[in-house]
Amino acid sequence: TQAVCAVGMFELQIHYFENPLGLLQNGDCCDLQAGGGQRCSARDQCDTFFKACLKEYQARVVPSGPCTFGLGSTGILGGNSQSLRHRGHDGGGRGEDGAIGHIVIPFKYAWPKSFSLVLEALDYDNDTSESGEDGQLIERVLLSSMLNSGVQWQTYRHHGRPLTLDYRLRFRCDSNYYGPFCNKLCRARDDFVGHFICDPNGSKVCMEGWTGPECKEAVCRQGCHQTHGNCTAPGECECHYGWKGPLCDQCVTFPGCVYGSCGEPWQCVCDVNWGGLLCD
Ligand SMILES: [Ca+2]
Ligand SMILES: [Ca+2]
Repeated sequence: TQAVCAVGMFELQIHYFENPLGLLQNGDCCDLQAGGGQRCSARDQCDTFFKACLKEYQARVVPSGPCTFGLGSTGILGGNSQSLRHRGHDGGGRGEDGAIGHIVIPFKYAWPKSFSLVLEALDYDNDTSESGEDGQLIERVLLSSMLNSGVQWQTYRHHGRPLTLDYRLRFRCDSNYYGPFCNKLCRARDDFVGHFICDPNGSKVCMEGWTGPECKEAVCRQGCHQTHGNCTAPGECECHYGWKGPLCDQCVTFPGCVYGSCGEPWQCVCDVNWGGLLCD
């Protein structure tokens, strides 16, 4: 079995981008220049894709350097401009992937809330002769921000030259992880270790019939005597030695006691007009 170490995932969705002139950051055309020389070709537009580099919070984001928290990229999302629709506004099932402008970066540590992000729009080129780089830079977004964990998206807009961009971010805890930092583990179970589910804060909530801090103490039948009865499964009432009855609140008389009763186990207190050891 694989060790489960991830506590959550950082998610980025590209919503919309617009690069009306089809330019790179350096002012050149992504691809072909149109015949006249002034404009970039409308036919061979930019082949725009995005790369995200997530790192620890930096007051001034350094665009180079390692992506300490992880990295990811989208596929080619279209030409110069594109508006993307994402299935399910807030649901966001796990089926979504980079193909539609969705980047998921699994996160293995407690989510620190503050982070820095280097998000680059790049133009993909078919001819690999260019260089070792995987694309030419169209726009670079440098963001330092705070993000609370949850299913809610936080929306951002970048107004750049040449590209304007709408995107949104969220950080979601993996299943079994809870809390603002996604580092509180709670795994629902129903066995001898405990009988509980987890609430939205990751606290144990005992299943019906179970109690105690670990939810492994059974709740006995209602009315079951606190000291003379006991149970190992919910709703039961098992009597201690010398006690009987559905609620274990009746004492057992001395063996052979005929016309007598008890206040304590093993007594034989004779009824009126009866006598003897066995009241017979
Ligand atoms: Ca192109
Ligand atoms: Ca291209």
